[in-house]
Amino acid sequence: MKKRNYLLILLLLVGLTTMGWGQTFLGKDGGLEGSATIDNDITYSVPQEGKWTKTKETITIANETTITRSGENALKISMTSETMKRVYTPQFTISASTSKWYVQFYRRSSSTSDTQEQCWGVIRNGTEMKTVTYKSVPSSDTWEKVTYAPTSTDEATTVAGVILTKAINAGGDVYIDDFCIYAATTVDNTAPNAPGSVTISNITQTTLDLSWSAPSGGTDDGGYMVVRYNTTPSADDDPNVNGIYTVNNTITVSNTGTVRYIGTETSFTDSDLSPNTTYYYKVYTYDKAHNYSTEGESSDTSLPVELQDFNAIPGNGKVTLSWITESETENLGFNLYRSVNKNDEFLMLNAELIAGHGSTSKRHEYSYVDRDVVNGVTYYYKLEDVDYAGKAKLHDKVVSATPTSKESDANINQFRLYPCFPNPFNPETTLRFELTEAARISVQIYDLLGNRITTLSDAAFQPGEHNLTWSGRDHQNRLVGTGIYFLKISGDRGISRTEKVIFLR
Ligand SMILES: [Ca+2]
Ligand SMILES: [Ca+2]
Repeated sequence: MKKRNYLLILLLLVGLTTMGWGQTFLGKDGGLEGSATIDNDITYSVPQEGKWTKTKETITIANETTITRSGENALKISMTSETMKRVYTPQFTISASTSKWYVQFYRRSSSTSDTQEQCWGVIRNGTEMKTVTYKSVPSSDTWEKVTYAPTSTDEATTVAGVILTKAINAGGDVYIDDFCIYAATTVDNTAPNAPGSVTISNITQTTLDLSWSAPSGGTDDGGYMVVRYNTTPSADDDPNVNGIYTVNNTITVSNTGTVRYIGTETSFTDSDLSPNTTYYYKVYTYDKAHNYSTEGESSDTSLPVELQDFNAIPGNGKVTLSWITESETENLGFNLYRSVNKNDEFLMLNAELIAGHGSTSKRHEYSYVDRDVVNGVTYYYKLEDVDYAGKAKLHDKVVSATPTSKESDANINQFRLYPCFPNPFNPETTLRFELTEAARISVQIYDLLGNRITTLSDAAFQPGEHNLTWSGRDHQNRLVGTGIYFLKISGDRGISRTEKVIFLR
């Protein structure tokens, strides 16, 4: 139900967007990263859909994969003739009422003497609206940003960008990339705000979910872009200003990132991940002019692991550590620390991280056997969890155990458990146990799926016999359904038992 509401809201926003001022045209084809092709074989007198075209044979247009500004491709225009020629972007459709708009692109030449000079604009219904004078590329091997605001009251809806170019001296090559046309009354050099609270969830061996919230001020008729890194990205690892990308393009500044998502949704499932690998993500907002925000901040997950139980059970020449988690968030795994003095330094016990379950709302049980112990010595243990970002959290609880050759002494003699009676039961069943020493006893009740139903007891008990009664009600005093339930009994000095009961309604 929640999901449906969310989708409805999105549809409403999309509807508002297309009615609003902002429109962006050409899309990825303007960065040569879309489906459009480059047709150098035929000359055209008018722009064409789905391809970059030229008007005369004495000019060459080609796909360029070395000198590119953004993504993998750019357009290379080569000419030697001083006579003016035209290059058209793919033709696109606009609203009849569009009259104020901007042409924005980047050009580059390796020479300022043997090159081309150009003017540019749009062509609508056969009428060109273009810069008045030709302009040469001002410096070598540097991308120059150019913008132009044509004005048109023509109501024709088919339009294309146009570059008019002629040779300087012997002529040469000019490269074009990130060609964008957008409807606006003023040039847009203002990046939108960053998306909010970026979170990662549902991590599996090969997939994970990213989600974020829309920024204040919205996307300004753009969307969101997600970039993935295999190394920790630096602050300067960002997309080019006005860069036009497509999925799987790479962005290299200090580190190489891969574009994984471009669109208007506020969540994305990344796939094709390698197990046991750390990934880093940056999520940006971009606007109609492809201005990029700073990356969104990840929200802090302060409780990666909800620890329900942690026990040390003494044995003969060993101590078994066991713990239960109620939920885990981005949990890479656990470390155990040990000391022979509660107030001394605790040293890491395990050689390798004890693998966690990533992100899960299910209950999980873990155990680790410490065999590097001497009988009769008391050992103290602490548990730490480590999340996917490498952040470690040491849990407060300290447990202790004294291994002994008389294994049964430690566990059985101090604690005697009788089967629950009656079983099956309705309306109630009684758990009876005996203690030879005072102990804190916790009894948690779980259903078959591992959901915790209620806490029957978590208190200190004196030596002697005790009864605990469960009347088949959960922690909110609601009667549970017919089925199998588990009573997980744990306590001081390694007491750890589980009883199965059946409730019949
Ligand atoms: Ca490109
Ligand atoms: Ca803007």
